[in-house]
Amino acid sequence: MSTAKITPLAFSTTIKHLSLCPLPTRIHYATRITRPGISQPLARYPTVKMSSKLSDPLEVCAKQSLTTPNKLGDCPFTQRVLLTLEEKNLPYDLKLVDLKNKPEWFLELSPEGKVPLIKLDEKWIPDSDVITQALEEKFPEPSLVTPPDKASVGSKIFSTFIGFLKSKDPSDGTEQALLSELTVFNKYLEENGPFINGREVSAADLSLGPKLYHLEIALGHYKKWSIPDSLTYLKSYTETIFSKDSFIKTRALPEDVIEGWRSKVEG
Ligand SMILES: N[C@@H](CCC(=O)N[C@@H](CS)C(=O)NCC(=O)O)C(=O)O
Repeated sequence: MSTAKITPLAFSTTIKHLSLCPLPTRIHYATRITRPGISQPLARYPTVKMSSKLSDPLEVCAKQSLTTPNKLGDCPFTQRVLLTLEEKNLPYDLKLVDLKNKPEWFLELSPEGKVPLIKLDEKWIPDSDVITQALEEKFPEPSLVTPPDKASVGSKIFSTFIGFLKSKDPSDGTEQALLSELTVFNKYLEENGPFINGREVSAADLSLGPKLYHLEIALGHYKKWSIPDSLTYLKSYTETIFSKDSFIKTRALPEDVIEGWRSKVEG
């Protein structure tokens, strides 16, 4: 179980809604998770209090950095959930989970042992698809709904990225497949951008943005490959999402992204 201290520096570079109150009240250590039917302390875990419109911040389990203790890790699914919370201005407490050594309290909440996990209406919910949908229903303003006819735009990029990343045969077509998906997306943005839903950022961007971030870092590291400069609309889209304050605050360090993909690539 994690009892390590959270340093203000580590979190101030990752989280947008840190409150401006003095440090001792901003950082605290919860000693129990309260769930219906469970009254005993489950564990100590580090949390960070955010400034709040709601009286109670939402509790979110997120991946802890593999390289820097007590810092947010490299999970694009967690980043998607945090971006959604940021865009909706919802306060949250992060509970960082060491996925290499999953604590008992976490496995009780998440039998699958996966992050992200969020507590909504006293229930712990896994899976970024389900979580973002639930957040949209419970907190509809501001709306992040992507119109159904646009919801699948860019949705094949991540799987083709994984195919190319894992490929050991340079002529097996996986690079071409990725390039083709990126080119189609570039064209879409040229005609419909700057975001998937035109001028408004929406759920589809918050899902794709972290994946593009991982793609660039992982392929740069493992394949010495980068998105061609000719895909100007895609480049500008990535930069715009990267420069969104919330994304800067919730993305992982590049070395953590590389470390996160190491086992997938190196087997
Ligand atoms: N479909 C899930 C995927 C979540 C997922 O795979 N999370 C990874 C971290 S990025 C995880 O928790 N893996 C478990 C482990 O590493 O043991 C979602 O969208 O939330």
